[in-house]
Amino acid sequence: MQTDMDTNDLARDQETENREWIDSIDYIIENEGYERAKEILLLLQTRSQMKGIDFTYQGNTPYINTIPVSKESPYPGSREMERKIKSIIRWNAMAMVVRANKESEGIGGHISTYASSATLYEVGFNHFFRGGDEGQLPDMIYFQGHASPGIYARSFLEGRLTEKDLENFRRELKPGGGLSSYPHPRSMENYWQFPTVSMGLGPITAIYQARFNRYLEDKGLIPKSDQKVWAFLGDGEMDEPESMGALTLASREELDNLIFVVNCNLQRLDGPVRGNGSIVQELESAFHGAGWNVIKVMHGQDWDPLFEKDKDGLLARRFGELVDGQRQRYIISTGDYIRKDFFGKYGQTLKMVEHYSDEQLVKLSRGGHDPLKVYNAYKEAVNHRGGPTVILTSTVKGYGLGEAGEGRNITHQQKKLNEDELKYFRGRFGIPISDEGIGKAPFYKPAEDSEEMKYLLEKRQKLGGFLPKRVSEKVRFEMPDHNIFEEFSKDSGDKDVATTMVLVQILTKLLKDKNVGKLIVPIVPDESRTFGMDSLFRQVGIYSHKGQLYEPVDRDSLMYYKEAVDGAILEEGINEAGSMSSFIAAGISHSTHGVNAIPFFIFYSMFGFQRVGDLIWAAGDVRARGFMIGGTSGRTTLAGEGLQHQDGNSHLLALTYPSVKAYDPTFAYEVAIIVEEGIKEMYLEGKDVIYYITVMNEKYPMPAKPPCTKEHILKGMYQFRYEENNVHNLNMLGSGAILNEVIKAADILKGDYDIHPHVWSVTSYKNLYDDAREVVRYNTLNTDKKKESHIRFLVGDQPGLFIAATDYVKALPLSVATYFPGQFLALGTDGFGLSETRAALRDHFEVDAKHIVWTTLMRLRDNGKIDDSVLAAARKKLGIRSDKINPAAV
Ligand SMILES: Cc1ncc(C[n+]2csc(CCOP(=O)(O)OP(=O)(O)O)c2C)c(N)n1
Ligand SMILES: [Mg+2]
Repeated sequence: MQTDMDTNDLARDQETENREWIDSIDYIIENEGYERAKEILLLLQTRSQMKGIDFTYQGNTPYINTIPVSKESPYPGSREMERKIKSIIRWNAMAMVVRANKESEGIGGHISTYASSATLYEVGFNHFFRGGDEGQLPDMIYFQGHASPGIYARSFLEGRLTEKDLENFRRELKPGGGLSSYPHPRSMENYWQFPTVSMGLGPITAIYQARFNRYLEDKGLIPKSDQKVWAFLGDGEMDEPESMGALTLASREELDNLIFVVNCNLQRLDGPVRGNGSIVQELESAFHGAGWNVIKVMHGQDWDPLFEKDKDGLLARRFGELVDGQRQRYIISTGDYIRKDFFGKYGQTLKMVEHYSDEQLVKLSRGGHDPLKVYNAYKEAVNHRGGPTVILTSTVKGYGLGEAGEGRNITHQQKKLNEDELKYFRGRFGIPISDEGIGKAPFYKPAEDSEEMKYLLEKRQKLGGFLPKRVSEKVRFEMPDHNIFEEFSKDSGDKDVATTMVLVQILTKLLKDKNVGKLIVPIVPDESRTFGMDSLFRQVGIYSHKGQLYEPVDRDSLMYYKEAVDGAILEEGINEAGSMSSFIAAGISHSTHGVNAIPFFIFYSMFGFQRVGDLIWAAGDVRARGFMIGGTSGRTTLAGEGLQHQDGNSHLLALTYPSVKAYDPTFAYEVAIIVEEGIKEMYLEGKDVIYYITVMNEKYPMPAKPPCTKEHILKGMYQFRYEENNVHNLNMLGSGAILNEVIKAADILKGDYDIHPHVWSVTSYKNLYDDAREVVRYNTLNTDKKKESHIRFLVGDQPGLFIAATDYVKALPLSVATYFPGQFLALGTDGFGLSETRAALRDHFEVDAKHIVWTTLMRLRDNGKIDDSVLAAARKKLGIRSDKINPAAV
């Protein structure tokens, strides 16, 4: 039986043994350097693994700072001065939110996010973020959305925003303008560069932005530079799949121009991010596994002497044992509790703090609040080569709020501070405001000639000017050769052509055009072959920073898979979110780099608005330009693929996106006119809109352009066929591939029933809707002046019968029904798709020619224009069943 004596002896032996090992490694580090020590450790690891010790990849390092004290550089600025400035910014950021909510209850805003990240930003502003005024390319900074009050507060000190601006936080409609809640380039086009507030979109778009910067460099469109992309992120935000979904792209592409700073305050909105775990350790191993350089900034300088004494590693072990819920608990705990609960677990750790007062224990700081630690992490990150860096910083949410919210679960939503709480905040940060009027949370700005102001401005001047800043200047542009588009005015003879082929032909020619060739950026999520774009692989190459390190299997073929440093295609793999992020990066390059890159993002239309709708919304906010090409579109036009693929939704979804122009063309000349106009509107005229064009894989002969005006095609509707004899004022509207069914139906009506409808091609319900909606609004607000909608311009005021057929849901044409004079009827594809042939699908969804004819006849009968007998005969002839399956039924 083992006695206490034996156990103690064993423990002592082990302790001695531990010491010996530690002393040995210390000796090697001190006398032979870090590299040698690493070599030996790796040798031991290999040896142990060979002997059977399990070295399964853990990806974690101890819960201590990655950068040891011995490797730190001294702080390059005045800590005291920077603390004063930061404190004032903290105060004004808090005051903005408190005041906004005093004036307008419920207007919102966030105090605690910036409170936890103030040091992270201030070290950046004072020592790292380059503004670009001195000819350098400016750094690109993704500010955490909810930290915006702090960024505004700094701009206020810098003299870029006025007191009025701050007062009008979240009141953008106030006279003189206000400040948007979060970073919205759409609202503040000369200020915010990147919209970040939809959690997860900041990280993924930042990664692709960093990659796109490389793409521009490799194509020689911008000079090679040391421009960095910084993304400031919340630890809660990292749970969004988009946040982590593209990490390996960044390491694969060796993006050492990318730095993530994750503010690990351990809390999100409701409470702890990982109460029972450790978000820092979890992120560390995920980022390590993805090949990132990980720098942990866990503890402030005041921990250094304690770790110095931690020869047995027990302090580090104690940190490693904790779960985040308990870490958070210490923020609101007394020194006595911390001593007992944290340090008290081991005799050695308790002994370390025996001469520390309780107050000192409470004050022991987290790394993200220590400028020296943050500075050193940033310094290492900007100098790191060969891959991206993530800095995981430990902070306190609501830092400085005290009882009002420091580390409390409610802190994210805290918007109101009472007088005592304001006084506490003032005292804690030494803000020179008197008791009088403090309850109103006045803003504070030091005198222009004060040392603080001079320091602050000097730092920014040295770093090349203020940030955030968005450039909205027009970039010179020359249109591509008009012949590229003009040739599609001719008919295709007896050749059947799909609109996808037309689009790809245009794209291929644009890529060779002398004016725009270099600017075209085709983006594909592994669908090039689907869309017949594989010939482009060879012609323009697939972009790869590394070129092509292998001989492709199809090297001997004409269309081989060619990767090249100056390749044009961004082949994103099966990744619509990543592709959309690339689209955004390319779509804003007119503003970010003064380069009119023209993205063509080509995807399965079902996996666009439906799948990555929020990124498209962000593309609108960020003022991106470019072409989104929804391929294989149309619920009944994409045969065979079935329920998940067949898109009858995207045009309806597009209706809600303000800056998207959506087109559903049928014919080659329509596609060509729309693309040319898109280039003109977005790049020559510099309008921040996106062109969404659906193209199909159904082949049919392309007619020559009828003598309609180009303007009508662009406005969304034009007369495709006029009939002199149209006694019923019957109008058939068709779009996409279904226009062909409509034309067939019109032919049947004419041939079999002596009914002569006009036929209209509706190229864009969205344009019709936007125009008519605005006209009605205008006419409602204005008493005398009246406008006419495009619809009314075309069809006049005489009541008629309008039958619209689409490959999308009926709600799409119905969105404009009310603007037509007379009766409007919609045929569309509501319901889940099915794996079937085109003909079967069109019958099933009742959008084929026979159903269009039948619907028309039925309505004419109801209107007393034709007899029951005609209808009865038609049912037989057309084969219309009344007991059909309802395609919309579930
Ligand atoms: C997609 C999305 N979902 C939810 C929200 C609402 N929301 C805003 S902030 C927040 C919590 C943020 O926590 P964290 O990322 O940890 O940031 P912290 O404020 O703690 O720095 C939530 C849920 C959002 N903005 N976006
Ligand atoms: Mg958080």
